[in-house]
Amino acid sequence: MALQNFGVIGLAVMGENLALNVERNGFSVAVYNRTTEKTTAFMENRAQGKNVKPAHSLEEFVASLERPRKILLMVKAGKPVDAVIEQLKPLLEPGDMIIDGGNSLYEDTDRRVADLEAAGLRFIGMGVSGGEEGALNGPSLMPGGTREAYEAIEPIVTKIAAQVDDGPCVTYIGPKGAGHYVKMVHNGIEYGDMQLIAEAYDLLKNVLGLTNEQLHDVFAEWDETEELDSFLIEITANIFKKKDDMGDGFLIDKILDAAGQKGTGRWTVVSSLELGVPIPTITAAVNARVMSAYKDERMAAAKELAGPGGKFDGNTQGFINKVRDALYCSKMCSYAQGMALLGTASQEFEYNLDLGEIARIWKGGCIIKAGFLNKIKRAFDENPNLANLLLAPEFKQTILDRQAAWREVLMAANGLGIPVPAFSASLDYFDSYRRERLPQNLTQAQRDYFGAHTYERTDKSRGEFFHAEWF
Ligand code: NBP
Repeated sequence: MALQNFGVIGLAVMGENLALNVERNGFSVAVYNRTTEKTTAFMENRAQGKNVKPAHSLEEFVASLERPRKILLMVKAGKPVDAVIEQLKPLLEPGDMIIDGGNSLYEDTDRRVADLEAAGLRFIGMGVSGGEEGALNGPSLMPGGTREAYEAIEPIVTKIAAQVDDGPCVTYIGPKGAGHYVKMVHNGIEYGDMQLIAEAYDLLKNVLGLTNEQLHDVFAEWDETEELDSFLIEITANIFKKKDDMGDGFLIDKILDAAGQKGTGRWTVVSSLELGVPIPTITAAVNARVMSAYKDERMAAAKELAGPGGKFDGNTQGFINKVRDALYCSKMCSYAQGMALLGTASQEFEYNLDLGEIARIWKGGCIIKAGFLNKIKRAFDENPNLANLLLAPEFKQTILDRQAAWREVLMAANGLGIPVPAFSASLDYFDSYRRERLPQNLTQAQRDYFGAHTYERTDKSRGEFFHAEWF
């Protein structure tokens, strides 16, 4: 009996599509799902006539795979992943490998890599981006964990990944939970991008009063620019065209303004705080979703707390261009923060990340794919030790050239009472990062005053601490 090349456990949205992608690329696949009806439905529909073999027990599934076995888990992150690993472990043999393609917390992946390696098995934690469409036609893949396991799956993952001008959107990210860490930060950056676009929309709609047709035109035009050409800008333009199929008008105006946040966005913020890396734009994006969810309270507060009101009375096209510049400058800050977090995590966790290569594998297949990632790749290729993306020559000059427009947009928003938390957090990041002196001399004085926490002095060496008698 011919054995299958690759196994997939979990036939929800992602598992089904990845299994079909692997099969389409010339590898035979075995599939298993806890609830057998899903396996049957898959085999009778999308997998019909394909080189896909269903299994109705894990024993049957494991026995149907060639060795070393390559098993992709696409089950819900958290306890289900541990549950499936525990069931699989006694069935596997040395050298077999499990690849967790879900959005697992990197610390869980660290633990699982160590646990499986100790048992003579191999484990890969692989971030998968691109949603349903990417999973089927070419995702961006971020595998980390046991190096030899990556080498064994490389011929498969390089085929199923999205393909861009400089290769497939996959690379070995690093040891332990490096792949899931990078996927987590990718998602944090995605939160930042989405919030920045939402703020641009708010300004164009509520400051300038643009219609959905006009908003479509603006975003479609921005998608043609070198700076903003990206998947998220493209789908934003498309969203403004969509008519409501349950009533009159456009769908966008009927969608409730309350967004959820789960898992990866929050984890990115937690990790940034733990590592001491400021990521205010991404944090503002997570908070903006949290605030949006307070819909009922906001509706009540809107009746009590009046803002400044008023109308914008400047040049409409001029303001649109300034919002575009503000969006681009803010986006640069957001990516600078995400990459700085990756740089610190790389050192702290010994991931040995190649930031240029990470920017490259995000160029296709994923939600943040954008032309702009070419510039990031170049910046890190030219200087792998770059302290901050904002210091890279092409980013530096652009932000300096456009900062006046960025500031004008924020002043207009503040004056009219339009919240722009991620635009503001980005400008604050830029202004804080570029300032030689911040007011934390006062913070240090207060800490020494009330708690004898000591301080360093500007006229003495770093690392020399002083305490004053304040009373
Ligand atoms: P879900 O996250 O909705 O998980 C459903 C799958 O998990 C089903 O196959 C279910 O089996 C299985 N499962 C559960 Br729940 N508990 C189990 C257990 N104790 N033992 C065995 N199987 C169990 O699926 P998804 O949306 O395809 O996502 C899979 C992973 O990929 C997640 O980690 C997700 O965060 C990540 N991801 C999703 C997307 C996306 O766009 N959806 C994108 C990128 C990454 P059942 O049928 O028997 O209930």
